[in-house]
Amino acid sequence: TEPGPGAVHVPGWLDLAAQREIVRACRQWAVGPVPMRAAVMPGGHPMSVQTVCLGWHWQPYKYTRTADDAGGGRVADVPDWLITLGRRALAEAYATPGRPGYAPELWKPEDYTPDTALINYYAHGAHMGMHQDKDEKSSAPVVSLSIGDTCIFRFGNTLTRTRPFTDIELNSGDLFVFGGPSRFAYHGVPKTFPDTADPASGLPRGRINITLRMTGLS
Ligand code: MD3
Ligand code: FE
Repeated sequence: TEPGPGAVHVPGWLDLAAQREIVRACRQWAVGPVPMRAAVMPGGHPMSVQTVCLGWHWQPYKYTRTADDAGGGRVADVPDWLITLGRRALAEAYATPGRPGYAPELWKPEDYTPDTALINYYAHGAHMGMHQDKDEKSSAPVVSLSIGDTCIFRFGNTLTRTRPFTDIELNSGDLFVFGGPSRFAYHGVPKTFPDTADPASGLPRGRINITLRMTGLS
Protein backbone atom coordinates (compact mmCIF):
# COMPACT_ATOMS: atom_id res chain seq x y z
CA THR A 1 0.00 0.00 0.00
CA GLU A 2 1.21 3.48 -0.84
CA PRO A 3 -0.18 6.47 1.10
CA GLY A 4 1.91 8.88 -0.98
CA PRO A 5 4.55 8.76 -3.72
CA GLY A 6 7.70 7.12 -2.34
CA ALA A 7 5.93 6.04 0.87
CA VAL A 8 5.58 2.26 0.93
CA HIS A 9 4.02 0.22 3.75
CA VAL A 10 4.84 -3.49 3.91
CA PRO A 11 2.75 -5.06 6.69
CA GLY A 12 4.28 -8.00 8.53
CA TRP A 13 7.67 -7.80 6.85
CA LEU A 14 9.66 -9.03 9.87
CA ASP A 15 8.79 -12.47 11.19
CA LEU A 16 8.57 -13.03 14.93
CA ALA A 17 12.05 -14.56 15.18
CA ALA A 18 13.59 -11.49 13.52
CA GLN A 19 11.58 -9.18 15.77
CA ARG A 20 12.81 -10.98 18.87
CA GLU A 21 16.45 -10.77 17.71
CA ILE A 22 16.10 -7.04 17.10
CA VAL A 23 14.55 -6.57 20.55
CA ARG A 24 17.51 -8.37 22.08
CA ALA A 25 19.90 -5.95 20.37
CA CYS A 26 17.76 -2.97 21.41
CA ARG A 27 17.90 -4.01 25.07
CA GLN A 28 21.70 -3.86 24.90
CA TRP A 29 21.83 -0.55 23.04
CA ALA A 30 19.43 0.92 25.61
CA VAL A 31 21.96 0.49 28.43
CA GLY A 32 25.04 1.84 26.68
CA PRO A 33 27.58 3.06 25.72
CA VAL A 34 25.08 5.93 25.71
CA PRO A 35 21.93 5.08 27.66
CA MET A 36 18.47 5.51 26.20
CA ARG A 37 17.00 8.85 27.27
CA ALA A 38 14.13 11.22 26.60
CA ALA A 39 15.57 14.03 24.50
CA VAL A 40 14.77 17.47 25.87
CA MET A 41 13.13 19.89 23.45
CA PRO A 42 14.46 23.44 23.09
CA GLY A 43 11.56 24.71 25.27
CA GLY A 44 12.75 22.47 28.13
CA HIS A 45 10.14 19.70 27.88
CA PRO A 46 11.40 16.14 27.59
CA MET A 47 9.86 14.05 24.81
CA SER A 48 7.52 11.26 25.95
CA VAL A 49 9.38 8.91 23.60
CA GLN A 50 12.78 7.62 24.72
CA THR A 51 15.56 7.29 22.16
CA VAL A 52 18.93 5.62 21.80
CA CYS A 53 21.03 6.35 18.72
CA LEU A 54 23.60 4.42 16.71
CA GLY A 55 26.25 5.92 14.44
CA TRP A 56 25.35 9.54 15.11
CA HIS A 57 23.69 10.92 18.23
CA TRP A 58 20.50 12.85 17.50
CA GLN A 59 19.32 15.66 19.71
CA PRO A 60 16.73 18.29 18.82
CA TYR A 61 17.67 19.39 16.19
CA LYS A 62 21.12 18.17 15.19
CA TYR A 63 23.40 15.13 14.92
CA THR A 64 26.59 14.94 16.94
CA ARG A 65 29.30 12.26 17.17
CA THR A 66 29.28 12.28 20.95
CA ALA A 67 26.23 12.40 23.19
CA ASP A 68 26.86 15.75 24.83
CA ASP A 69 23.30 15.78 26.27
CA ALA A 70 23.63 12.23 27.64
CA GLY A 71 26.97 11.73 29.33
CA GLY A 72 29.30 12.71 26.49
CA GLY A 73 30.12 9.19 25.30
CA ARG A 74 30.38 8.03 21.73
CA VAL A 75 27.38 6.06 20.49
CA ALA A 76 27.73 2.50 19.17
CA ASP A 77 28.17 1.97 15.43
CA VAL A 78 25.36 0.83 13.16
CA PRO A 79 26.11 -2.91 12.87
CA ASP A 80 26.58 -4.42 9.42
CA TRP A 81 23.56 -6.70 9.85
CA LEU A 82 21.34 -3.64 10.30
CA ILE A 83 22.76 -1.97 7.18
CA THR A 84 22.09 -5.19 5.27
CA LEU A 85 18.54 -5.31 6.65
CA GLY A 86 18.02 -1.73 5.44
CA ARG A 87 19.13 -2.68 1.92
CA ARG A 88 16.75 -5.65 1.94
CA ALA A 89 13.97 -3.35 3.10
CA LEU A 90 14.54 -0.98 0.18
CA ALA A 91 14.69 -3.88 -2.25
CA GLU A 92 11.38 -5.16 -0.92
CA ALA A 93 9.61 -1.79 -0.91
CA TYR A 94 10.89 -0.17 -4.12
CA ALA A 95 12.30 -2.92 -6.31
CA THR A 96 9.68 -5.66 -6.17
CA PRO A 97 7.85 -5.68 -9.53
CA GLY A 98 4.09 -5.62 -9.06
CA ARG A 99 4.11 -4.17 -5.55
CA PRO A 100 2.11 -0.93 -5.19
CA GLY A 101 4.71 1.80 -4.89
CA TYR A 102 7.20 -0.03 -7.13
CA ALA A 103 9.74 2.72 -7.86
CA PRO A 104 13.21 1.32 -8.50
CA GLU A 105 14.39 4.74 -9.64
CA LEU A 106 14.00 6.25 -6.16
CA TRP A 107 17.04 4.60 -4.57
CA LYS A 108 19.23 1.62 -5.40
CA PRO A 109 19.43 -0.81 -2.47
CA GLU A 110 23.17 -1.28 -3.03
CA ASP A 111 23.67 2.49 -2.69
CA TYR A 112 21.91 2.53 0.69
CA THR A 113 24.41 2.76 3.55
CA PRO A 114 22.58 4.11 6.58
CA ASP A 115 25.09 5.74 8.96
CA THR A 116 22.61 6.30 11.77
CA ALA A 117 19.77 4.39 13.38
CA LEU A 118 17.39 5.95 15.89
CA ILE A 119 15.66 3.51 18.21
CA ASN A 120 12.52 5.00 19.72
CA TYR A 121 10.76 3.40 22.67
CA TYR A 122 7.10 4.22 23.33
CA ALA A 123 6.06 3.29 26.84
CA HIS A 124 2.31 3.34 27.35
CA GLY A 125 1.00 6.84 26.71
CA ALA A 126 4.01 8.07 24.73
CA HIS A 127 3.41 9.84 21.43
CA MET A 128 5.26 11.92 18.87
CA GLY A 129 3.93 15.20 17.51
CA MET A 130 3.84 16.11 13.83
CA HIS A 131 7.30 17.02 12.54
CA GLN A 132 9.60 16.82 9.54
CA ASP A 133 12.94 14.98 9.63
CA LYS A 134 15.28 17.50 8.08
CA ASP A 135 18.42 17.31 10.17
CA GLU A 136 19.87 14.93 7.57
CA LYS A 137 21.84 16.49 4.70
CA SER A 138 20.80 13.67 2.40
CA SER A 139 17.52 12.85 0.68
CA ALA A 140 18.10 9.10 0.94
CA PRO A 141 15.01 7.21 2.09
CA VAL A 142 14.22 6.54 5.75
CA VAL A 143 13.53 2.88 6.57
CA SER A 144 11.20 2.38 9.56
CA LEU A 145 10.66 -0.91 11.43
CA SER A 146 7.93 -1.26 14.06
CA ILE A 147 7.92 -3.83 16.87
CA GLY A 148 5.46 -4.34 19.72
CA ASP A 149 2.28 -2.39 20.36
CA THR A 150 0.15 -1.21 17.47
CA CYS A 151 0.13 2.53 16.85
CA ILE A 152 -1.55 5.14 14.73
CA PHE A 153 0.99 6.64 12.38
CA ARG A 154 -0.07 9.96 10.86
CA PHE A 155 1.36 10.70 7.44
CA GLY A 156 0.88 14.30 6.35
CA ASN A 157 2.06 16.56 3.58
CA THR A 158 5.23 18.49 2.86
CA LEU A 159 3.80 21.98 3.29
CA THR A 160 1.93 22.07 6.62
CA ARG A 161 1.79 20.08 9.85
CA THR A 162 -1.99 19.97 9.50
CA ARG A 163 -4.50 18.28 7.17
CA PRO A 164 -4.53 16.65 4.72
CA PHE A 165 -3.07 13.58 6.40
CA THR A 166 -3.63 9.85 6.38
CA ASP A 167 -3.82 7.80 9.56
CA ILE A 168 -2.37 4.31 9.21
CA GLU A 169 -2.17 1.50 11.77
CA LEU A 170 1.33 0.13 12.19
CA ASN A 171 1.64 -3.32 13.71
CA SER A 172 4.51 -5.36 15.01
CA GLY A 173 6.76 -6.42 12.14
CA ASP A 174 5.67 -3.71 9.73
CA LEU A 175 8.12 -2.00 7.39
CA PHE A 176 7.64 1.53 6.09
CA VAL A 177 9.94 3.25 3.63
CA PHE A 178 9.82 7.01 3.08
CA GLY A 179 11.72 8.29 0.08
CA GLY A 180 11.36 10.46 -2.99
CA PRO A 181 8.60 13.06 -2.61
CA SER A 182 7.62 11.62 0.81
CA ARG A 183 11.01 12.03 2.44
CA PHE A 184 10.30 15.47 3.87
CA ALA A 185 6.60 15.06 4.65
CA TYR A 186 5.26 15.88 8.10
CA HIS A 187 4.48 12.81 10.20
CA GLY A 188 3.86 11.73 13.77
CA VAL A 189 2.55 9.04 16.10
CA PRO A 190 -0.51 10.42 17.90
CA LYS A 191 -1.32 7.21 19.76
CA THR A 192 -0.22 3.71 20.65
CA PHE A 193 -2.57 0.96 21.82
CA PRO A 194 -1.38 -0.60 25.10
CA ASP A 195 -0.71 -4.33 25.21
CA THR A 196 -1.76 -5.06 21.64
CA ALA A 197 1.19 -7.30 20.80
CA ASP A 198 0.34 -10.99 21.09
CA PRO A 199 1.10 -11.94 24.73
CA ALA A 200 2.48 -15.27 23.46
CA SER A 201 5.00 -13.43 21.25
CA GLY A 202 7.50 -12.83 24.04
CA LEU A 203 7.89 -9.21 22.93
CA PRO A 204 8.26 -6.52 25.59
CA ARG A 205 5.48 -4.12 26.48
CA GLY A 206 5.29 -0.84 24.63
CA ARG A 207 6.39 -0.04 21.09
CA ILE A 208 9.82 0.08 19.47
CA ASN A 209 10.48 1.91 16.22
CA ILE A 210 13.84 1.78 14.45
CA THR A 211 14.58 4.27 11.69
CA LEU A 212 17.60 3.88 9.44
CA ARG A 213 18.89 7.03 7.78
CA MET A 214 21.76 8.43 5.79
CA THR A 215 22.80 11.69 7.47
CA GLY A 216 24.99 13.03 4.66
CA LEU A 217 27.37 14.11 7.42
CA SER A 218 31.01 13.21 7.91
C1 MD3 B 1 8.11 10.05 7.09
N1 MD3 B 1 9.56 8.16 14.29
O1 MD3 B 1 12.06 9.09 14.73
S1 MD3 B 1 8.72 6.24 12.02
C2 MD3 B 1 11.31 9.77 14.02
O2 MD3 B 1 7.31 5.59 14.83
C3 MD3 B 1 9.92 9.32 13.79
O3 MD3 B 1 8.88 6.40 16.05
C4 MD3 B 1 8.21 7.68 14.22
O4 MD3 B 1 9.18 10.02 13.18
C5 MD3 B 1 8.13 6.45 15.08
O5 MD3 B 1 11.66 10.82 13.47
C6 MD3 B 1 7.74 7.43 12.86
C7 MD3 B 1 8.23 6.61 10.42
C8 MD3 B 1 8.92 7.75 9.78
C9 MD3 B 1 10.24 8.07 10.02
C10 MD3 B 1 10.85 9.07 9.28
C11 MD3 B 1 10.15 9.74 8.29
C12 MD3 B 1 8.23 8.42 8.83
C13 MD3 B 1 8.82 9.41 8.07
C14 MD3 B 1 10.74 10.73 7.49
C15 MD3 B 1 10.02 11.35 6.51
C16 MD3 B 1 8.70 11.02 6.30
FE1 FE C 1 10.30 11.54 12.14
